[in-house]
Amino acid sequence: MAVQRTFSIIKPDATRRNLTGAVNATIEQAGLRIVAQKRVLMTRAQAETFYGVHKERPFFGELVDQMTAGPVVVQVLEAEDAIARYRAVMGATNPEKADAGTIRKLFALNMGENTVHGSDAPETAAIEIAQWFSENEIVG
Ligand code: 3AN
Repeated sequence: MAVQRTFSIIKPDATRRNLTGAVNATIEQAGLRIVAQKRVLMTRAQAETFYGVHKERPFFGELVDQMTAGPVVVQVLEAEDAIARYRAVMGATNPEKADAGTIRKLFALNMGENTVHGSDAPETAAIEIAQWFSENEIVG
């Protein structure tokens, strides 16, 4: 498997509880390299664009509220098989169903405030990375 990039967000529930470093430590222990990172306050328009695939879902408004409630840390992670590797260390969307040792089991509060986002496929990773980073901001 070739080296791959994925897009990550450390969500407002985590920045509010000062968990950026703890989440990053878990990411790095899983063998993922943080090759770009910045802390931003998402606008509603940015959050609506980012989660556009979910706009018909009943939780969409709540999701946008939560993603704009405080700062997030947007990141590009690099590793062999980075997308699957990061989703494994993130754990299940519902933290009650997440495996021991995963970020969501360790830190998430509920389905919405679940600490991290990670891309689910190479195509979405490329779109998500391009929404937040230019190529010269990513240094592997
Ligand atoms: P994942 O982030 O695990 O890939 P998705 O893509 O199904 O999960 O959902 C995107 C985000 O929408 C989740 N991270 C979570 O914040 C929120 N979400 C998903 N399902 C629910 C739900 N049933 N209730 C509230 N929020 C949800």
